[in-house]
Order: sequence, then structure tokens, then C-alpha cells
Amino acid sequence: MKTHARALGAHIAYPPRVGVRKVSWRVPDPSYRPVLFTHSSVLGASWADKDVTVMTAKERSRLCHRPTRAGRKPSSLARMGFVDKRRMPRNPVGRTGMRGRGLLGRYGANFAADPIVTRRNPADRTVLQMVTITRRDTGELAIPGGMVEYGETVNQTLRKEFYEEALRSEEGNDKMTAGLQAKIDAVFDKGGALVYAGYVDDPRNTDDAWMETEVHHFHLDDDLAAQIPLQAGDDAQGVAWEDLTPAMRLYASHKDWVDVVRHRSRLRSFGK
Ligand code: RP5
Repeated sequence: MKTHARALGAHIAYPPRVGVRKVSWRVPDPSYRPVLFTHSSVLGASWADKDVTVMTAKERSRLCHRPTRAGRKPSSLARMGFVDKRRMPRNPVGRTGMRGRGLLGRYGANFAADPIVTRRNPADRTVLQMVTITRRDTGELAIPGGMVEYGETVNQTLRKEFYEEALRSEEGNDKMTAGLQAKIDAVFDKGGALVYAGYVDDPRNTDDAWMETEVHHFHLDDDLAAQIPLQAGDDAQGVAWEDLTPAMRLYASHKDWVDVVRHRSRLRSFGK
């Protein structure tokens, strides 16, 4: 599985990265001169870290110990090395051709949660479908995930992002009844099956900042799935049920996790 391909590629809001000859930090590359880029929407934003180009030992220590993912240690922090002179966090997978934070607010790991919500295709029950959004920034199909806000649990983010991105708002849309909302909430309250936790091969990643996520799978029974009033939220330009197929193309490394669900569905009979 490729874990570091999109993070070496282009992003519509980014300048070009420098070519990376040696991805692994273990292989020295004295000629490596990554582009420095932090997007203007991040600089000075209240939700983002203060911009620095060199970290003091105190700042580095604070970064290592600050609360993340509702108290859980980020998976890569243990492996997170630091560039000697700058003491900056370092992408755990390797070089990306860019320093700074790009569009990401935090130095080091930026945490997301991704809900894969599935049903059986009503026209062909042998096929599993999932709720996808079309991202407004890149136009790609994606899982309706989002960032874990400070103090939020992963479960809260999974529910919130599904509501905001696939049902229009955190309260749902005008077709949402209280009864239906209670049923959807019960699915999220029960918790999903963990699919993946760790690094995301996101096109926004840099050497200094990268995405990590927890992906959970929720399967809806036919009755509930038929009632879900999908409506795209602000970050999405579309929302739909999509068949899970080997040929699907999705944002970042979302396809890898959807493949896990597709394989599991062959072994277990979700909702059959
Ligand atoms: C991806 O970015 C995660 O897997 C998640 O789907 C998403 C979160 O970022 P935003 O959608 O909030 O931009 O890396």
C-alpha cells in the first residue's frame, strides 16, 4: 500500500513542491531544499498554531505533550523525529518537498475522523454502497470526514461531520424529523467498527504538518438508509450513495480504507 503519493503531488492552493529524490529521512539528502509555504488563511488564525520557523526546546516539548484526539497519543508522535537545527516536527513517512503548514493549522499531526456509512444497494443487494461527498476544494469524491476539534471525542466528530457534510448541518436538514434523528444518533452512539487509525496520505501534508485520522464503519439497515435525507453541507458540492467498487477513485488515502470495508463485507454479511 502506498502511504506517501498524494503528499508528494500537487494541491490547487499550493505552489509546486520541489522534487523529492529521497523520501525517507533515513537517507541523507544534502541537496534537499523544500519550498516554504503556509497559506494566508492559516497565518494568524485563532484555530491555528503560531507561525514559527525554528522551535525552542520548550515549544517542542509542548507540542509533544499537548492534548490530542481526546487524550489519546497520536500514533505517529512516538515515531516523530525532529529536524536537528530547527527542532520542528517531521513528517513520519518522509520528505514531501514542502515545509511550513500549507493549509494545515497545527505543526505535527492534525487530527480528523472519517465515518464510512454504508447500506446495501437497493437495486442490487449484493453490492455495498457508501455515503460520499464531492469536496468543494478539490472536486474529488471523499468520505464525509473532518477535523477533530479541541476537546471533542472521535465519536462526536464522526457524528458531527456526517451531519454537517452529508445532512446539511449539525441539526440535519428540513427533511429530518426528530424520530429519524434519534435513529441516526443511535447508530453513532453505538459506535462503528474501527477500520484504520494513523497517517493520511493527504495532498495538504508537508514536512512540518500532516493529517492523521481514525476511520470508523457504520452500516445502516435498509429501512433507515432509505429514510436518510442526504443534502450536501458547505464544504461539499455534492453528496450521494456510491457503489463500493475496486475502480472507485477517492480523495487522499480514503480508497484504502473503503477497500478494507469492501473486503470485510465479503467475509461478513452486513445487513444481508
Ligand atoms: C483527510 O482530510 C481526512 O481523512 C478527512 O477526510 C479530511 C479532513 O479535512 P477537511 O475535510 O476538514 O478539510 O485527510
